[in-house]
Amino acid sequence: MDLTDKYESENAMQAEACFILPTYNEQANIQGTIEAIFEQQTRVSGYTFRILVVDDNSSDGTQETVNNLIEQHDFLHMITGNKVGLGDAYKRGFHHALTMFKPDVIFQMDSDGQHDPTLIPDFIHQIQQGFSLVVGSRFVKGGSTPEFSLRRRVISKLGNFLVRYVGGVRHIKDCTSGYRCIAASYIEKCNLGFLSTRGYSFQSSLICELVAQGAKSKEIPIVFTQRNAGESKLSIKDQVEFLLNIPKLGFHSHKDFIKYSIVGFSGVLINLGGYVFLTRYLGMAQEVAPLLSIEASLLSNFWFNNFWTFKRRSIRTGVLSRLLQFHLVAGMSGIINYALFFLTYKYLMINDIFANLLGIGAAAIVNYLINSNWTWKRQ
Ligand SMILES: Nc1nc2c(ncn2[C@@H]2O[C@H](COP(=O)(O)OP(=O)(O)OP(=O)(O)O)[C@@H](O)[C@H]2O)c(=O)[nH]1
Ligand SMILES: [Mg+2]
Repeated sequence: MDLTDKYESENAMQAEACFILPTYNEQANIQGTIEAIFEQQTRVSGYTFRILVVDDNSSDGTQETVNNLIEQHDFLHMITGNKVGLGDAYKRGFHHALTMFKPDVIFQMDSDGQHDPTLIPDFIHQIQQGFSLVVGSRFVKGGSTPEFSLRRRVISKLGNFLVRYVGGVRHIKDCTSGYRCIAASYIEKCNLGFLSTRGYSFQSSLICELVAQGAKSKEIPIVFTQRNAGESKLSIKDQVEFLLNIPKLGFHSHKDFIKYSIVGFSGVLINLGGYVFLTRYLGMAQEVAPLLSIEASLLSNFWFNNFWTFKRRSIRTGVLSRLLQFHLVAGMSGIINYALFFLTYKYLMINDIFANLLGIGAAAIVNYLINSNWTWKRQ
């Protein structure tokens, strides 16, 4: 057996870790990052490292530097494209890696030296412990952002808070971190098309989608320092897209939302039908009948949502506690409905029917988001 055969047969038994490094004008950093990753190979047994650089036509010579390195490393590759945004680059990188290399795990990592490569063995160790999504976290004990300005710290914390609570990933403290190791099978399960964001908010969409697909997560602390050289690519456009993307995170599955809306519409019919039946056929007083018809519609909505809309979810709480939560959310939505109606009708002088429609629409969305992420929260 010659040396190449020996290497290939050893690799055949190895799992593969593919590092995806997005670059845009990282000429001063990329060589150091690539070499530091390959250096860690000796500290990890059972995994062969492969690196895929996704460069978006950098103008500073990044591609020339990577091409020179490709001549020295068999497991280094690059794909190129036009700059659309970080999320778009990652989508292309995932697609290429999954179809061409079929890795077992995929690392997401910045190319500017901010993510410490010496932590790679710790990430892999957690994968070997059975976790499928390992996040390098700045916000768990031992993690930090020592050089962040107050403004950047506030933005980062606030962004994380929104993603965690709206996106149903409360248990993950750092949802916007760009240093992650993910079991490739979970990325394959994700509907990357649904993650329509093109910029940095792709990171938060991806984490919500991975958790929705059942990925078991673990955070390990990282110290996020200043980039080695060059400029940040985080733009105001990215920050606006991040905020606009937040409501979408609540709608993990648009199929769930469609089912939820159908159930809601059936509830309106039951409410109205019940009211007519109670007042016209049973002669019940108009002041009393809505109490029963509203409750009948709440019970039927609950039943259909529990046994149809969210049937596939495994949920920790019992059915009675879910019923109580559902009623609390309905009460809160009623208040939102009325408050918005009152404000827009009374102070903005909007037509009363239109004002009521605005109230109903806002209440329905809030109602879905809370029920989906709290009442029927996935285990
Ligand atoms: N291919 C590609 N890479 C990008 C794009 N935008 C950012 N990147 C890369 O994504 C990584 C993260 O971007 P950074 O600018 O470092 O963002 P950041 O770490 O939040 O900001 P700093 O702390 O200032 O570095 C870096 O490796 C960038 O080169 C893009 O549109 N396309
Ligand atoms: Mg950076």
